[in-house]
Amino acid sequence: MAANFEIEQDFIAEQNRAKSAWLAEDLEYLGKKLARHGGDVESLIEKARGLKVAVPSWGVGTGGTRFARFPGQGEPRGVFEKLEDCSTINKLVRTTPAVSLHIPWDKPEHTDQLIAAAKQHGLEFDAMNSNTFQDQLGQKQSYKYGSLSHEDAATRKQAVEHNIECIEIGKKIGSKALTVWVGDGSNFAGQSNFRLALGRYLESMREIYAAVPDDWKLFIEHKFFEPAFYSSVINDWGTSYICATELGPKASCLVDLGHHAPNVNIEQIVSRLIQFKKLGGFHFNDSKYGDDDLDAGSVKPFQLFLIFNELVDAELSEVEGFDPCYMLDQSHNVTDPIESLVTSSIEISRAFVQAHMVDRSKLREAQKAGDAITALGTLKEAFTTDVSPILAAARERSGGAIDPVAVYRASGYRTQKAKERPAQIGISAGIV
Ligand SMILES: [Mn+2]
Repeated sequence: MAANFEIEQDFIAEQNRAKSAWLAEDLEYLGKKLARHGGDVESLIEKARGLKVAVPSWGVGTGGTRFARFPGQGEPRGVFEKLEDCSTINKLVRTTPAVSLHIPWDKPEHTDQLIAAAKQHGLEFDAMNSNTFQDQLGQKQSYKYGSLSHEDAATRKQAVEHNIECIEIGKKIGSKALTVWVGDGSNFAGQSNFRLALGRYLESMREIYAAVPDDWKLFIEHKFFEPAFYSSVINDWGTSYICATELGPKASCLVDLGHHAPNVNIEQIVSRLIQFKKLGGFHFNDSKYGDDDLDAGSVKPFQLFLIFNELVDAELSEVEGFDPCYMLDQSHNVTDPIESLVTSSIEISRAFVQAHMVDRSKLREAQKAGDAITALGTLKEAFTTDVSPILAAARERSGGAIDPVAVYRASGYRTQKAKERPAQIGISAGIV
């Protein structure tokens, strides 16, 4: 069998050559502009090269809504083809070297094959994700009325065992974290006893926690509604923080940008979690109404910047134990998932670099003086600077593409994959 189509490094280099003169010109101008205020374009390029964000295996398939799913051409049909697509994203942007797997969707028959495929593609495995929000074929107990917090002990046991299985698979493939998100909750007032349900959840999580290796992290992902529409067991960052604290040092909170009530100040939540050493990581995406799972930075880029402003502030202040994991978690309904993930990873880098451009001593002086206009102006100065040349240079120096979406389209990758991967009935892509 002929080898599967890949975007060759030579092709990327050839495409880059056509744009390198313009990039140099833009970079020179930006460098001069930043130097006026003591900024250094070279150190920002190096910062950008150092930032890594993981890609979710389920993100490379076309997503859907509860109404319909409109599959794209040449979608990955299993975990190995997902790795191919993740590798393509990383080749183009060079900031996404890790893939987050979801069990059982990506459950390997042989972990050795999975390890070999990842190695071949130059990928690593990020956090493992368990799934107790849907029933699998042949599953004994149903999760219709919950999983880790279920009234029935046998159902809770099954959910605990599934999470431990995820840890066991993760250990074999080099993962270092488990993310637990449960859909547990209620749809009617009175349906659930809040206190007892959370107690059962904690009891189950303690068993999972005991199986988490000492050099691993256990992430608790909260979400305020959906699939439960009246109450969710792990509904907000407060509940997440309390549970992470109850469990112990290996447990921390995961912030999915779409899992908050509308208009909540997410950057302040991030700051609180940093301050109390429980910020585990992120699921980046964007949202207009709820858990929309839109592309990162596509609706509220200033919010993304403000979140990174907190993260960079913590980094520069050398906050003890600050080491959050970054991941994208999106659903792509109308775009080519590879293009969306490429674009989103760039938006993460953009917010990160812009946050590094904030004049922090000026900001601090403005805060002390009660000068709100200068404080906001200091943030806006960084946020309104177009750092695209820095991001493009960072990609090029790491072997990626100056213009990743253009290179991807010119390569004909999707058309090739459509030939290699004839459509299959019944593929689904989920989202958490
Ligand atoms: Mn998520």
